Amino acid sequence: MKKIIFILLILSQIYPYPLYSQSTPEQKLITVSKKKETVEKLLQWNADVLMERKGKIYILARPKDLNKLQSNHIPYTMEKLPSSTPLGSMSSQNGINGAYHSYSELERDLLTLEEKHPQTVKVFNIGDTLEKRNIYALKISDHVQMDEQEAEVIFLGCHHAREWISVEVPLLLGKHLAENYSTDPQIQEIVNQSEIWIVPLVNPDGLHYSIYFYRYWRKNRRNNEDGTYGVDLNRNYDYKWGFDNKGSSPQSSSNVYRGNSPFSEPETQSIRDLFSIKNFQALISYHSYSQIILYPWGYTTQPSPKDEMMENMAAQMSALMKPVSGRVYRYGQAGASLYLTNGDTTDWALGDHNIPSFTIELPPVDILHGGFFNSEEDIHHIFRENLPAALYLIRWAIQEYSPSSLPPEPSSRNSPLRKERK
Ligand code: 0X9
Ligand code: ZN
Repeated sequence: MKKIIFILLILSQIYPYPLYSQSTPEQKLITVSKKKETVEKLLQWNADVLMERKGKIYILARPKDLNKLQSNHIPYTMEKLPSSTPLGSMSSQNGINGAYHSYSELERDLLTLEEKHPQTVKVFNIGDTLEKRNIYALKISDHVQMDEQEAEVIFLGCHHAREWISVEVPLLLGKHLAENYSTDPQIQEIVNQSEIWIVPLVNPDGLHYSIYFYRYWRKNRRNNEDGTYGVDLNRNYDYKWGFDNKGSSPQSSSNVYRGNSPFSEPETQSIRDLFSIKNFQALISYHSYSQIILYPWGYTTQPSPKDEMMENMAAQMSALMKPVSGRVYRYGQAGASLYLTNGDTTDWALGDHNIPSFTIELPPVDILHGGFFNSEEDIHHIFRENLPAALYLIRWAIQEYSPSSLPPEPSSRNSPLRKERK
């Protein structure tokens, strides 16, 4: 029984779809009763299992799933979808993605921010995607044109295309730091003593596809040359890559396909290359949803050597976040709290670079509260409650920083960072 629950947990987290009316017309929300044989069959069919609740398994079923259930004599019940949809509240003047940023809207905002704050903001193109989009990094620091000996922290967003809120939080963090630098002494203090790097959109091709073609797209847009598309960027990093087939999949059609080799994808390569010329001391990678702060390891349930330290840091972040809007972010070791993953960003940051690294799964807490669909009005609240955690991490890095304890930073003359843009 435990095994079934574990499998369901894996499925419900890997294939989380919201229960609102964002299903395509031919997809139906159904439930089947929870039985070991049924679960095994669903796994074989690659069905989109949403979650398990009160002995029922919720599935977003395609016509072929219904046919298979019928031919296998598995009874199912049609469930009613809630009629209200958070997407319905998207403002029409901002396009189909409302207040959320598309690739070009993000590009525009980053360049505007740089133009307005040339002393503290610099935009870099750290790599090109398969569809020839730029992967942008925002550097925020005093004397931003210079490479100073300072603490360095990195914030990443949107490895997963459908997690739109994960672009907004790091982008708003960058804006907040830049726009308040001259008036807020506390911001000034941390920006003066650190280099803050923000890559708000690691997966531009995937986001484009999610906005214009298929809202639930998760992976990048790699043509796998077998009729399938996409590699899960959060399974493509080179630490315990492909450790087992539970934490990632060797099958190209899977939503957690790890790619044909570690760092096979330009998006993960660009993060790897940025790390090769910077001495980052801490990392946050934003995802959604679950409202939880996770730290490595993800590939095993065994604790890492920095487990206690990261637990403590996560606890502090969570405590700082709660008073902002009352929302509680749980925290815990990734592999033990959610499900196993291998080749993810944070395992690599800890395993290869030995730095504390966190996945923050932004709200909502579960699928019944909207899943990937946060209302536009909520963007700002979610950013506001995440701000103290981000500032905490920057302060932590400043306190820890001691140039002598770090390997020398490679000369920026050899830097692969490219300033030119298409
Ligand atoms: O599966 C992932 O890559 C992340 N969750 S998401 O729903 N945003 O796709 C979680 C990564 C954290 N690692 C583990 N839970 N092991
Ligand atoms: Zn994610």
